[in-house]
Amino acid sequence: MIELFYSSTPNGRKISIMLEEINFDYKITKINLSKGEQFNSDYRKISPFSKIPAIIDHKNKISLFQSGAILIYLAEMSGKFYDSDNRIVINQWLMAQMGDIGPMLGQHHQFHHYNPGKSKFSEERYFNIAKKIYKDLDERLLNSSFLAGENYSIADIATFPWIARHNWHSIGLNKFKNLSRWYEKIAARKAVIKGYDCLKEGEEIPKI
Ligand SMILES: N[C@@H](CCC(=O)N[C@@H](CS)C(=O)NCC(=O)O)C(=O)O
Repeated sequence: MIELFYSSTPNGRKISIMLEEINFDYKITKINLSKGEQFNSDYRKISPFSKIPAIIDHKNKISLFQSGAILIYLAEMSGKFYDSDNRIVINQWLMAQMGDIGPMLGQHHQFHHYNPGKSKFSEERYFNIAKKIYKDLDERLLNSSFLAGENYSIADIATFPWIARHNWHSIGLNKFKNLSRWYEKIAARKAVIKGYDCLKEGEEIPKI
């Protein structure tokens, strides 16, 4: 049994989608970020940076924070979405998500969606970076079905929930044909639909 410490954000959804994809038994413990529950001292014992997601694997008595590390752990446990002969490429695209796509789109959310008008410089900077991320992903997906090649992998699972915030980005996902094709293909997966709304609150994956 995996316990997932969760909030309905892109980083949280990476793990609920993965758990649905590999069909593991899991339970969700909600962390209310706006109430500051991530800073509770008990939670900080498993997530020292006070962030979601984190997991406890009760059977193996392991706890983990950082969504990329959790995805690798679950992929290794299940033997899914992390082909052993393609790990170098999968790692590369997973790190691109962890180091660039997530943090930069996260800043775009802060300045464009949550706090418009606070800093013209930051709004422009992260808008431009977000547009470049769409363009770069679109280019990658011109000759590749999925980010790390022909197979769906944890790199796609990590990236999808960030692109699923496309309505916040004001970039126009439909202008990016390859990225749109990739998005629609993943959005149609049963496990993705279930994992996206793992709290069963009726949250639908945004359409293009
Ligand atoms: N690099 C981390 C980022 C996690 C992260 O930023 N989580 C956000 C929600 S999406 C969070 O917990 N924010 C609460 C806070 O910063 O106080 C990961 O991928 O797990």
